[in-house]
Amino acid sequence: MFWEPDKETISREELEQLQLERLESTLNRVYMNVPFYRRRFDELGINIEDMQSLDDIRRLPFTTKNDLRDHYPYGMFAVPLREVVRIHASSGTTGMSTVVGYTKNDLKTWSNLVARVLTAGGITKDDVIQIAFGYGLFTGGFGIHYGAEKVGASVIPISSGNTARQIKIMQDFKTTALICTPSYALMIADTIMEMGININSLYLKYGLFGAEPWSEAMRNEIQDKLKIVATDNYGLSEVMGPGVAGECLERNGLHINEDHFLVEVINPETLEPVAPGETGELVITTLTKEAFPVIRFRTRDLTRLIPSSCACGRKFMRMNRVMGRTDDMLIIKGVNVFPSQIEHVLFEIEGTEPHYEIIVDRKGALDDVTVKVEVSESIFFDEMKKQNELMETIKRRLASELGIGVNVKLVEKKSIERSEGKAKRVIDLRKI
Ligand code: DLL
Repeated sequence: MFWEPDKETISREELEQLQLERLESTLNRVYMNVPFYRRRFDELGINIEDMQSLDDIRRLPFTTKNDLRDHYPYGMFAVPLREVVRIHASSGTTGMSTVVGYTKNDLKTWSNLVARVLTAGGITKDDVIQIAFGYGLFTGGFGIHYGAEKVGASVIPISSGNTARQIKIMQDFKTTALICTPSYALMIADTIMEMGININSLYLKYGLFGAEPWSEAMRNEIQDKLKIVATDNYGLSEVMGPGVAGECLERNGLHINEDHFLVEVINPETLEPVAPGETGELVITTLTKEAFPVIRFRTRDLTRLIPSSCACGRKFMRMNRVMGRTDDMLIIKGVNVFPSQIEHVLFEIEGTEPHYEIIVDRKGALDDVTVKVEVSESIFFDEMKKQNELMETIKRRLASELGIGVNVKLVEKKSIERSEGKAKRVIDLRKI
């Protein structure tokens, strides 16, 4: 099922022509209306009239989160506030938040792109969708909401939190699709089990999850527990919110809405493009945004492009699931480690629960890492010998996956805080 079949199956040649035209008009827009970009382009002697091909984009400077923060709140807007009809902001966990705006047209585009992602994930007008993303400055709730209404589904704007109520609504309103973060989906699934509700008595068919990294093992766990088909979708507020990319039912990479976003993958150190299909940092240029266009925005998200074609028939390039952010990467004894790699190992070991926390501390000059993992009740109260065996197994598997040794601590079920939004997996004591 496609939302816009003609657009989603456009040929590469036509797409590139469209991207180039849209890039030119975006560059004109930012040059005319955003002093930051005009100054930058002038300093570098860039004449935007000279853009002959999509590759010429490499001559343009990158835009970083810091550039956006420096222009808090409205300095990067390309239209007067009078034309802005919606304002959102990123959570700003790592400093000042970034404020983003949308014109009426931007909202139309946004809901349309979210409708594509939802349709690719199996949603139709016959679905009853429970949106358990936070509604507010976060783009998740409202972003998905208008796309779901556009598809014509019945939308339950429940927002996140109050898990027992989520489940009651799910039962009473006959919810067929759940939309939230993967960690919240897992918490809902566990609560359903604890309440003794038979999952087959629910009506759930699909789950569309995003806004944080999750592993294939976690997908399997959620699919099994909720008896649904779960797809991954990606976006970020600086670029739009949800709707940038989403998986189809093949569940093998996320189709990027390339007619609206031009993507590059770069080596975050050299800033040069990586070889096709290699992992690097995703860089995005918006092609149609009016209020808040971004040029070569460094997302900090690590992924790789999948150049082969997809069985679903969509022609848009896929990206692999985002493995993590460059700023979440831990460097342990000189080795780069992502929380998602640790998650992958933990999910595969019998006796562990899918809840974990990674605590990073510094001992002398070295980073010291402890993985806290919940274990099932029977093991926790079991004899020491069994506990030790499990701990050794986890240590061994982590060492072989990561290439370095970490400490492991088994903790009782439910002792790690649950998340109703984006899970916080890493506790960094080094900064305190
Ligand atoms: O999380 C937008 C969103 C809402 C996407 C709902 C999907 C669904 P921000 O709060 O600005 O926006 O956070 C963006 O979250 O740069 C990634 O690091 C991470 N992220 C988002 N989606 C995924 C995903 C929204 N599917 C930041 N997999 C991004 C991994 C993701 N990480």
